[in-house]
Amino acid sequence: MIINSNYKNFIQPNFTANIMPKNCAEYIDNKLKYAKTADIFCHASSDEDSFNSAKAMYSYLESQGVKSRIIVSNGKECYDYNANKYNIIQASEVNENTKKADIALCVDFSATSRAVPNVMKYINSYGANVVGFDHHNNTDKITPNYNQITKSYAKTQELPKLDAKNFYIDSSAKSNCAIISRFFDAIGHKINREEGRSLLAGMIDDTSKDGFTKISKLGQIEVLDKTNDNGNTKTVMNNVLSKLNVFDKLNVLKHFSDKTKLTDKEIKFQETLKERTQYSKNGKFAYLEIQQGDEAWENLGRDTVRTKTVLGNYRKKMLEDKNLDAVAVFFPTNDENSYKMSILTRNDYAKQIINEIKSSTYPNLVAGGHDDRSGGSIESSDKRVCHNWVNLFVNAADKILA
Ligand SMILES: [Mn+2]
Repeated sequence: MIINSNYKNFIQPNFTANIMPKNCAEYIDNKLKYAKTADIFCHASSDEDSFNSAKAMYSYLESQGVKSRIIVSNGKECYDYNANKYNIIQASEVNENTKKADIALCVDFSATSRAVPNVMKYINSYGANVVGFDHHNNTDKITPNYNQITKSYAKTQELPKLDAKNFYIDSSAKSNCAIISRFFDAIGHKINREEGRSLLAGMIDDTSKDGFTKISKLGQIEVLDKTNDNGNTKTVMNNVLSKLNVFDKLNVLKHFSDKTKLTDKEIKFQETLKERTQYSKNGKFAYLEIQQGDEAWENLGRDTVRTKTVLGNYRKKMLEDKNLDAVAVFFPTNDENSYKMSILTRNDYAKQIINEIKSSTYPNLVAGGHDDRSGGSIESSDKRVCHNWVNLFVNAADKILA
């Protein structure tokens, strides 16, 4: 893997980013337009932002006569997932023998660690023919040739003077779809309604996860005033909304309500979780251990958007109990060989528990996130191995929460 450690390319201008400098946009646009074919890559466990960025770019490139494919990792529950229409290939199907396109375009990721490993190998085979857009600030860059914008435009609103480079990263943006929207503005591409709906879907998902937007019962999208919103979320979102009619907007919103609405089966499952709960010896840590082959879990299709909601509800609900300091769920994922955990705690106990495991029993633990909520995983389908892994957390919780 090409991991760039040369920070001389780091440009950190003193302004607040949001408008994309024309030269940067045109540089990437030309690279794409002069290709005959393009592969558009989404990040691992592709979400709405990544997938819809890809769809909007797919549609734009099609209008420019560039034949594209979208390489996605799962993402089947994303807005307007249509394998034929968007020429979609699943990440698991990509290997060394897959025929390359003329250029690779990465959306919503710029770090090697955010790509599925076999896909990353494939991206590397494109050599210098990789361009991309991202709003994350990771250090293990796919390409050494990138612009990094971290601050906000100064009040002067003057466009930044940046060299044109293959990768454009604006970490003040709250979604990658916001960056794609600004890219279209910079090159003067007028989005069609389909592209607009895609961009809106990506923006809604990323910004609502971060608490920047809220959707009212009446379908009003409210961009909350956050004091530190350097990304001008409101402006870019209204810009896209202004290109859509009410049916377009409702179509996107309906997708999210359908996607998240629990079925009767899922509600029933939710109701069984309390009695399936186990506790650490000190009683401060509650956890749910869903083992490989669990019948109810299999019936629900394992980890879907909705079962994630169920488990999220469970963690929140359990932590309302004043006697508890931490709640975790352990569950098999859709990938046969992967077992996951998700933990929610008071204070910074999540961080403490993970650090305790890493320092005392299992230095190679894959887990992290925020101080009070984290995720982790182990690559195994072996019941006993997974159970022992669960016990690492139980024992650490006994120690930390004593
Ligand atoms: Mn994103």
